[in-house]
Amino acid sequence: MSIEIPAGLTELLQSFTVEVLRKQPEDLLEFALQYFTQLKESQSRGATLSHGTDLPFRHSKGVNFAEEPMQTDSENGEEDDDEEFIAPVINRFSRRASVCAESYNPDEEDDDTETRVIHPKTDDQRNRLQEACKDILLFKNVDQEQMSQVLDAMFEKLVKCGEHLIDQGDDGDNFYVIDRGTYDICVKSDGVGRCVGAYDNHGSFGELALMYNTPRAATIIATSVGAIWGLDRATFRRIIVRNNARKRRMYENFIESLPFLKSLEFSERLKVVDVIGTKIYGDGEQIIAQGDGAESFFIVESGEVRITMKRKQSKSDAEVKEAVEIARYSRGQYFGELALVTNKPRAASAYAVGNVKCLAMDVQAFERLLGPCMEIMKRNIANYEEQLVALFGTNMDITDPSA
Ligand code: 1OR
Ligand code: 1OR
Repeated sequence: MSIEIPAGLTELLQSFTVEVLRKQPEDLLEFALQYFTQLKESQSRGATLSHGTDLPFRHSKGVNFAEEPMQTDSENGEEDDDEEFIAPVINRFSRRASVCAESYNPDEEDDDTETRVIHPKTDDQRNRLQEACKDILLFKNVDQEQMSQVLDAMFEKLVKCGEHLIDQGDDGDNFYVIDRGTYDICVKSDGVGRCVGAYDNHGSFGELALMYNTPRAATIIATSVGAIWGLDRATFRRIIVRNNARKRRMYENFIESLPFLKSLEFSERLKVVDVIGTKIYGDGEQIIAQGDGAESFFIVESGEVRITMKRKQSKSDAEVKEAVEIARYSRGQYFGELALVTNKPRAASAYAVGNVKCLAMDVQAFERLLGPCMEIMKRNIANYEEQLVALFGTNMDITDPSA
């Protein structure tokens, strides 16, 4: 006999579980009561996203897997009396991303159309552009000659506060890399718009419509003055999309073999390959620093990664913290998920042991693509809690780096 799981049950419980992990409430039942009451109320209040007008939703200060906090986050001092909380209506755990799984074959594209685009730049512009692009994961596997073509083709665009840089549903013209400024990511689904994340002075957006020939999957709105670097569609497809085809050939089997991604469909695993970038570290190099803000998720491709955590040695010795090795990871294992799931600072540090190659994914791609893998990751997070008690003898908050 098979029992049918009602649509939405898994997502609802996952969202609730993440909120519990984030907030660590003392009275679980009371918390559940408040959470679901407020969720229900907020859903009935859901507002509609309108292009070019004032946004009816709350601007989030970061992105996380959890639904927006049901109470204002007083521990971070983030209360904002003017902003009404609207509970999420978009299901961020949905198996389907808003982009369809349209296949693409860049090799079929017409090679004769390879006209090189060059936007002349001042030294200052070139330096700023190089700085902005140095951590862009989509550029990581591009060779030097092609990267210099990309840099030549990029153009600067100054941005006004409130400007829509991309509107959901439009055709894709450019890919953008952020030079400076803050930007909200807004997604409309079933007529209801929500702010689902934000960029803070770095990162990139606008790759999906160009990679998969789909309409824009989100609206991007500047929340400050700023500047971005654009890369035209033709150059993006000629260099980045073609490079992605090579990346798929390189990483398809590896990604296929990872147990924690097994909940993803084949096409979704390919999309993971499309957005990852290879990062290389020398012996002893720091990959993650405990207490830092989190931007990426990592999978070890080769070498070994050491995870260490600093804890107070004793209550009377509050200032002295000792770094203790708590884990080691090798090929096929992942780390750096905890801060992305809990939306808190990094709980531990990570260092390369010998030469290390990692595949990195940015927080937006992590949220967009890895929802279906959350069950497995959350089970591991629960294990961290157990290990924490075993190692330090007390149930401390693993996400509090000052503990
Ligand atoms: P694009 O060309 O579709 C909008 O234009 C861009 O917003 C998109 O490329 C991405 O670069 C960026 N879902 C879809 N697009 C997103 C998302 C996103 N985040 C950033 N973009 N999600 C938010 C994850 C924090 C999933 C929402 C359900
Ligand atoms: P992050 O984003 O917080 C540090 O950045 C990463 O170290 C973290 O995600 C995990 O991926 C990884 N407690 C917390 N984080 C851990 C732990 C851990 N182990 C690995 N990480 N514990 C050790 C369990 C064996 C419990 C604390 C003793």
